[in-house]
Amino acid sequence: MSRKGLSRGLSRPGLDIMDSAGGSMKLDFRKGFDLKISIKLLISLAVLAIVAVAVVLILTGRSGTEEEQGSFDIGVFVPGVVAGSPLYEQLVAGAEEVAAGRENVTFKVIEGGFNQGEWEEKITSMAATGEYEIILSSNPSIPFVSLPVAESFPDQKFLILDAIIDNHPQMHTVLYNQMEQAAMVGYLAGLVTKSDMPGATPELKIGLIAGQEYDAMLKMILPGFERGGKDIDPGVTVDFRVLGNWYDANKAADLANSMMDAGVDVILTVCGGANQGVIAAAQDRGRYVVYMDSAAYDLAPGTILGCSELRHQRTAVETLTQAVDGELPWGETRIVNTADGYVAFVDEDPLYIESVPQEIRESLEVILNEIRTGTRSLDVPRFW
Ligand code: RBF
Repeated sequence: MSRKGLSRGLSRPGLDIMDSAGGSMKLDFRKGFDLKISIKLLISLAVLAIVAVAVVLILTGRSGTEEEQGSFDIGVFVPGVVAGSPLYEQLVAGAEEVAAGRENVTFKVIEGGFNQGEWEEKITSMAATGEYEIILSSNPSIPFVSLPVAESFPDQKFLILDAIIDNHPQMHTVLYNQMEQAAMVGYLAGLVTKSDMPGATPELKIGLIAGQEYDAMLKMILPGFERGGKDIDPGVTVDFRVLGNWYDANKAADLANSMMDAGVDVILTVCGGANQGVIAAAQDRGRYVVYMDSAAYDLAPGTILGCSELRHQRTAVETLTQAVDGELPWGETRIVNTADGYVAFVDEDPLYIESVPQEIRESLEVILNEIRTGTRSLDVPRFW
């Protein structure tokens, strides 16, 4: 109705019209108008109310799953396979522990396999789902493999342990002092190779078998192991061999045998699933193994003499918890060590006490205490 009509209707509301029988009837405009207005108003209000309720429901429904309840989904990318690699086993256990303790946290493990050329694509697929608040992974190559993925997916966050990269706003990395970790078993290897233990050869040769060559191996693990051996006796030498993969136990056994033929009596094995080949070869010949990453004495009692572990599960739990709580500083990196409690020589295990003569344990204890209190300095060199 026009304004004119409206004002007219105000002075004399209603209009006489003819009905179909020729009679006249009066239509009260104002009543009709009022009725229409109130129906319209009611309908509008009802629609508004429905829309408002729907909006509230959608919003609370969403924040219920994403923010208030804080649904937090962790994608664990394992660069290799979990079984047989102590750090990956601990990584997954860490994610599991956090998810078990928090109703809103889920985790999914994706094994990247041994073809390293496929890792970037697999991490890209994970980021592309948009499903994960963070991608959790572990090994020194992963920050660099993830760089192009981070660029393509600027909202994706990466928590990478056993790794280091400078100030990337989407990443948080934690590196272990593996100079200390490797030195602790290096000191033991030095003491054993000098000893008259039944498996010790006259040569002062110790050995290290690595899955592959990488910076952390060449700048921390090998130098740390060597430092330990040479601190015991400068005549100690390290026979360093590279397997070329993280799974071939037969080839690892061949390498170990070749080293033992050359007089090596203690071998540090760092080759993931292939470690078992080294352990079996040493066991066959009554020689010795020292081990990193987890306490594995029970794999071969009497053969595995010492283990220096990384508290990788603890690191995973702590950093994941911070991430879930929104308190993990992105763009930061941390180096943790023995004094901090993240690297440890496992000397309380009864199998260590049984396998290693008291004299050697006592000599080692003195050195371990210096490392534990930070008085023997084995600093991480800058290699990244
Ligand atoms: N360690 C393992 O135990 N299993 C593996 O499959 C494995 N893959 C690795 C792949 C790359 C590219 C790099 C750089 C390291 C890998 N490591 C692996 C070694 C691991 O990060 C760590 O250095 C050692 O476990 C010693 O702490």
